[in-house]
Amino acid sequence: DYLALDTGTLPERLSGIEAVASRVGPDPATWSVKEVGDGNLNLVFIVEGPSGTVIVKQALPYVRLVGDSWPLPLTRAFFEYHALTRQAARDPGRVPEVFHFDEDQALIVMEYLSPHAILRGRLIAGQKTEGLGEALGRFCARTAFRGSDLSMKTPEKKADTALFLGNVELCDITESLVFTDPYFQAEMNNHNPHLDALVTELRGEVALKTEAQHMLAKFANNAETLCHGDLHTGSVMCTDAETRVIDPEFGFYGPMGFDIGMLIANFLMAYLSQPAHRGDELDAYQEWILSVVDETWTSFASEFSTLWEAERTGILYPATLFEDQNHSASGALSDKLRDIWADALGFCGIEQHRRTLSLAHNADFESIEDAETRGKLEARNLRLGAYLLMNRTTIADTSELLDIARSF
Ligand code: SR1
Ligand code: MG
Repeated sequence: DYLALDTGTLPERLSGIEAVASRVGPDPATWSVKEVGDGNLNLVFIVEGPSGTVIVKQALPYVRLVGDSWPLPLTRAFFEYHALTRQAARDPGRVPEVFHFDEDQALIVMEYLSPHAILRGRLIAGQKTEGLGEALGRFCARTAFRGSDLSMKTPEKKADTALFLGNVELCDITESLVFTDPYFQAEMNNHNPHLDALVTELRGEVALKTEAQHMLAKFANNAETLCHGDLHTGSVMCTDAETRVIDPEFGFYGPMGFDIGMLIANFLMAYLSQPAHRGDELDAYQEWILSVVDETWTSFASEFSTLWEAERTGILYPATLFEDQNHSASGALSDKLRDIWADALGFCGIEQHRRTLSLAHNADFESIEDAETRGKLEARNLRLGAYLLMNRTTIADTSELLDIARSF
């Protein structure tokens, strides 16, 4: 029965659905519908009526960025729906409220966020959001902790891990486009010709490719927690004072450092691309972006530590083994945070590479028209990514990370 919607067919499809009618208005003839999707995969509609506005997101049976030569299952809407409901429970208020889900139509009706805008565009435009890093760090900590064996009961965790194992094709995209393609001449790759020499150099580094494979092994083999799976700055919407997280269709059980590493990479790319976007306020705005990186990790570590003390009800590091016998679990906590930090830096370096070398680039760099200027900034990004991937276990903290970023 699946039918890809357009602005003409959408009102009929959603007509009579109480969850939509109560928010937009009962008469579909009074709705105005706009298709606004600019992502790589889906259709996104804004539906506005006399009573209010909702977002309708529908999966296409193929990758929108490439076309129908690359089929992609509609089930990603199912995984996005289930990820959204879990994230809403684990960090209330941070993701859009879901009003209606139609599995056959691969369609989710959800809260319209307004006047929010995509964070990537806001960073390119030099806009700030108060509390950005704090909110994102807390989101990553809450979802990482509460979706893991530190918190969940065994039957629930095993069942949920099994459910999300079905998100095969989306994991496959990440395993190829993010972790593998940047490091060889893959068919769908593209890069700025000004980077040719550097790309040859990086692809010739066996040690670098080995570390990238170690990170891929962690991604594929560590079902620690339910990750968002695609937490870049295009998956965050903000106002000057509020931060929301969207778009978890890549949701999968993976390592705790994955989401926060991808996020840090996207902040570093925003930072590195700024010289092409800013005039006078360059230094101040770049420092603000770096302060967000610091805030994100600090907030993550602080919230994770709070949850460790207050909510450790799963099978890992149970109180009966530690506190009951006057043994502290604080050493285990710092070991865990150290491992997450090192993993995050490894994932960060790889995300920096894939956005410059693989299929899906980002507007931070792509919107820089002059290829030579862009190439210089992209080269810094590639070199910084390689440094972080190679040295992830010896970079002590955010202060050291930010100094390294400034030095590239
Ligand atoms: C073919 S999909 C390319 C990229 O778009 C998504 O947003 C993910 O980041 C994916 O890697
Ligand atoms: Mg997306």
